[in-house]
Amino acid sequence: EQTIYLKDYAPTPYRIVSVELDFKILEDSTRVRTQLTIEPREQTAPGTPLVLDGDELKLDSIAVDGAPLVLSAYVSDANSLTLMEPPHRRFVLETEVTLNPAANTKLMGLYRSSGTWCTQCEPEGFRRITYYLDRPDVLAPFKVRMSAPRAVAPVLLANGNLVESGDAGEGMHFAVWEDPFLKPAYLFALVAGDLGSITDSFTTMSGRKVDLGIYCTHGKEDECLYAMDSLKRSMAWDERRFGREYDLDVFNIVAVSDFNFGAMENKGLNIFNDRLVFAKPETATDANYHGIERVIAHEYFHNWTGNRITCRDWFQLCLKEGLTVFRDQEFTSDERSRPVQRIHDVQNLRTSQFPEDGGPLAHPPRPDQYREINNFYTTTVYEKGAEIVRMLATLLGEAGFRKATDLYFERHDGDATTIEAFIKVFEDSSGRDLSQFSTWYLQAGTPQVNVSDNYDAASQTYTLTLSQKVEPTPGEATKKPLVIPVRFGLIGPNGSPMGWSKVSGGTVEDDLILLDTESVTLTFAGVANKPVPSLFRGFSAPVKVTSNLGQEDLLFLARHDSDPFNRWDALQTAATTLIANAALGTAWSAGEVDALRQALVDTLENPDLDPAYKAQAIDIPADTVVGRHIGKDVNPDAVAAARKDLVTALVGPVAEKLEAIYHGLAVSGPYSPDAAQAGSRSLRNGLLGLLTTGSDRGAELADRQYNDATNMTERYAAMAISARNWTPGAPALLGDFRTRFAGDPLVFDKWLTASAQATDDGVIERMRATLAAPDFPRTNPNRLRSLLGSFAMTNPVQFTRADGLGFRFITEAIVDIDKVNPQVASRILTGFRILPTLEQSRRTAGIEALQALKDQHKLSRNVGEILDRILA
Ligand code: B3K
Ligand code: ZN
Repeated sequence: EQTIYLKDYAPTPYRIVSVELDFKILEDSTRVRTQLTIEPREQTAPGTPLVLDGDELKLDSIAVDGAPLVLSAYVSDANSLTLMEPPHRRFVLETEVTLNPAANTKLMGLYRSSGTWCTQCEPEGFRRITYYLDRPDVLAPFKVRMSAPRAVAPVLLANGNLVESGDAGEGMHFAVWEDPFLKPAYLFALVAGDLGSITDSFTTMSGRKVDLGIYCTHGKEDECLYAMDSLKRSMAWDERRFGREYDLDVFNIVAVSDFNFGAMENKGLNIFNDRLVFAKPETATDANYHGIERVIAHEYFHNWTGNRITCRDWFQLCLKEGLTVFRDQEFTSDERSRPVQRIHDVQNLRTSQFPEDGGPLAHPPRPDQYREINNFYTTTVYEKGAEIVRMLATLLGEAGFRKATDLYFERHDGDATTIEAFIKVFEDSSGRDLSQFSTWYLQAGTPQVNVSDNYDAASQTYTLTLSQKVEPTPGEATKKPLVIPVRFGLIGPNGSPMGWSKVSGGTVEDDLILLDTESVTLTFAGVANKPVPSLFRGFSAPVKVTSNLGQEDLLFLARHDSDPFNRWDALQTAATTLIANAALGTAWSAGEVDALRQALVDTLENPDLDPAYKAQAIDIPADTVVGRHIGKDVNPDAVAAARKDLVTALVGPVAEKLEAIYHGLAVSGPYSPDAAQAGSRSLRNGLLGLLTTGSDRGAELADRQYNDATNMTERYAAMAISARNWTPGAPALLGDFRTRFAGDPLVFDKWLTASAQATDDGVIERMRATLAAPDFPRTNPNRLRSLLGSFAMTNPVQFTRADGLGFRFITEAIVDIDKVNPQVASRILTGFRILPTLEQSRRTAGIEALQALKDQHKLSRNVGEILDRILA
């Protein structure tokens, strides 16, 4: 298998001046005629071959400037079409290929989803539509003509503006779309189908009216309204926060049911996985609404960060993804609650990115090699990428950051550029040297920051030592120190902030310590009492922290820190430590549990905190988070038991009180997905979870909540909590849910997820039966991920069983899925990255399952690469 290296990057010898595509879509095949106007670059020597990418294409004809090419003039193989000696001037290359979209189960290129023709081209799907220089640094204007049978495809959409449409005879009609903006092929899109739609409009800051449309299966129009509302809010926000105005006269979104990812930012024609568009209270949860808002915003924001300014090559993926995730996080923070959103994002980082960064699949946010680029659309590129941008924002301050992004848009509009160029913009606009900072992009692994402190009462000095270390990651034995911004404060014995007269020994700017060497010791003079340090406020850097703070200090912070993130984090750390220690054999003391309980109850009863925040505060860390904290030789059964024991000990004496709070939180009146209502529901569901895991009152409450539910948020939580704890009522609730919502595929996903999280010993057998049912939609990514992805990622007790049953269930499923859709297969396989953290017997069982997969089957490049990296 061939590895692609960043160091080998070179521009193409030929430029594509313009692209004209003509799609003739018929029921059983699609013919694509492509006219590429091409010219050599100045430095290209005459006779240099032109190598175009192609994947699973069948070439019907080829001509240059209208003259068919003789056989000796070109070579085509499985992955390319080479013109041996193209003209050394501008010329038009015309090719014709025939596609079979219905047979395209990889869902890359042109495919059919429930009858609709649609495309997915990022990163390398366009080469499955026509021969092309399929790489992001080749930018061209596209004109697309499409024709299709009017009866099956009354709607014909592509990028840009509609310039012509009409009848094409014999039941066919046509449309011509033109995109005036230069774009790379990965942003190409086309949709043809029988779709319903909702329309609206948005007037931009310069007064231009933009027509907005969301297209969907007939009958689902009402379920697109929240997405439309989110889109309009996103457009307004990007003008306010980043000065970015939309640039075309139309913006369309299409919802499809078969989609490998969440959504795609094609210029002027976003295509979405329908789970991120459709919402109504009876079938979508508050979390679904939240996700829709976020992803609609994310794809819209790509219009500037991704489309107007794109990536030079796929190693630079983080350039558009990290920045765009940062932008969508900021959007949600402004639209909802900033602290709640920050906690949410950090929780996500800790449960998915930290495990990636600390395991066999670790890679830098800007990798320098890959076998299969689809394997690099990772949480490291996206979420760690966003954290890096956030650190830049922290270092530069709000005004400085806006100045930098303004310069970025001004300097690079229309470019396919790099991380280096991005950093340079921040350097030029701020005058700061960011060369050491850029190591964040180039080095893998989560830094571990160790903190120790000391107070000397006699001299009233406080010393704080911070040191950083990154464990080796695959291919990187030694690590460089990073620039780590530490937002901090000192808290006095009465809980109020403490000042100092002078600080020495390192760089401190206002409330920011810059840790940019292996270790720094700061001495604060004039400190009247022994303080408790509050470090990494707002999670100012994506690091793990170990410190000499004990349970008492943590609970002090949980009460007194003025930083809401750190108050939450202190409770999390306190709980994680107790569970981890117990799982390793060191029991907690009664006093420790009493103190933690009191802190939780005080948080719950604090009238100044909103319910959404309280819900996060009482959320006892998941098994996977505790397992990560332990780090090696983990026994998930012991972790699960310790967690249950802790929750039981915490809940016991206050079960009645918790239940009363639970009842008091019932939301009356019509459902609204807004942050306030959603917050109350999430707190209520959090309490239900505690009561179910930690007392005998929960199971029945859950049954009742399920039956009385007036919306999916309540009903789903009741079922999922019952399944996870495998309560006596769980089988009945799962059974009811399945029949109650039979026929709704997105609700079926919820059932699959809840089923996969059951911790009883029957779970694998039940999943096998589900998967083997003749009507299970085995080509749909959402269904497969809901069942298998949820199991491998969130059910460590059963997935990592020492008898290997869980591992084999997944590897056997992967063999079949890989033949249909390698991207989905390799994504599910990444669940095995947990192996190095497990105790010996489980690790061995996991490795055996992987080895059997490798030895006994011919696998895709996608799966092969992940497999080799985990086994390495
Ligand atoms: N840019 C797309 C991702 C496409 C992934 C292809 N494997 C969605 C997004 O990040 O917005
Ligand atoms: Zn994105």
